Amino acid sequence: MSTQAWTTEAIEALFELPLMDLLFQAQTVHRANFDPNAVQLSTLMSIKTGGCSEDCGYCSQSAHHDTGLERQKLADLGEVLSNAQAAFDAGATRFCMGAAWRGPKDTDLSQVEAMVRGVKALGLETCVTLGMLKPGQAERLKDAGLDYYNHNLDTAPEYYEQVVTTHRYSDRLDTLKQVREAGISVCCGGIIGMGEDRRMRAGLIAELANLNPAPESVPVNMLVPIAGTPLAGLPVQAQARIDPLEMVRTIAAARITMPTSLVRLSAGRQSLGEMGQALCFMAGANSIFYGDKLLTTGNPEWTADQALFAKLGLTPAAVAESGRRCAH
Ligand code: SAM
Ligand code: DTB
Ligand code: SF4
Repeated sequence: MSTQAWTTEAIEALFELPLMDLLFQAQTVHRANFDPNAVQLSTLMSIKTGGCSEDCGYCSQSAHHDTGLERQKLADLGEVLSNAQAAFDAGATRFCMGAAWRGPKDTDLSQVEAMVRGVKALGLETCVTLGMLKPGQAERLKDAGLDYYNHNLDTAPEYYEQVVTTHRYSDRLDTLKQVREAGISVCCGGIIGMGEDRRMRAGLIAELANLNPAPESVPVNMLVPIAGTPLAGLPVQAQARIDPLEMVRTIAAARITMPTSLVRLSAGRQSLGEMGQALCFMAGANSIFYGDKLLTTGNPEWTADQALFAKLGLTPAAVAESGRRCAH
């Protein structure tokens, strides 16, 4: 359990380091805690798509934005299990099921429990992201065998209401607390490139690192601008398709402040290209979403990732069940 409280200032100072110094520090921490050439693979599936009551400014699935996305009701168990089997066969070790809900209704949860049981029986780690939980729901998921719950803080607390107005940062923290108390591992990260400044990026990393314990998995997403969402309409200079090197710095800051967490290079890999991704791995990313689709947007093809791993000498690996690996 981490006991050190990170200040936003200290993390901002990491961002300000010369890039080579930052990368060296991140690599040193990474190598002390993980096999530096092993990358864990998670595959995503959208089990309920679109029509969400929340107004998250980046999201294709919000009913508040006209993104032209086709809504889909909760998937059948059979479809979920065949996708999970395909992910397993392709080398994924974790299967993450995402639903566009403010939070699950108790009746929905029964169906998700069956999915969790079925996916776990295939030999995969299970993860779901269902929005905010009500008391008792995390325990039900735990009993069904859920390993991870994804619930992102997304940005710094002071910027959150510029991005979302239908729920609060404190609601997100409350769900994370329930997940932790139920004994489920936490997957929690955020998005960069939403018009926030560097101090806010440092503030997000501070929030994550200080959750105490830090999340076992930390997905770092670059905004995928989606036509029809408020954030896709940011002024060009703010959006600026955030400099890929800022993604590298954010990953390095996550690695240094959360030394034993899996840091996932998440949305935005298509726009980073091979060189950008290589730098992210160098900065300490040791997990990716694997499969040609994220939830509603594209992701590199399996074959493209296999080719990249071969070029970089990376090995797909189950990085221990706890998400941790001993130093060697
Ligand atoms: N409804 C649930 C929730 O909000 O927690 C689960 C699904 S939500 C789509 C999961 C996460 O995906 C968000 O918290 C956000 O970090 C990420 N995400 C969604 N749209 C994105 C986009 N356009 N670009 C980058 N990340 C995005
Ligand atoms: C996370 O942090 N990123 C994933 C997962 N958790 C659920 C989702 C990325 C979504 C990107 C936009 C889309 O495909 O809709
Ligand atoms: Fe709904 Fe989640 Fe999208 Fe927000 S991020 S609109 S809660 S699906």
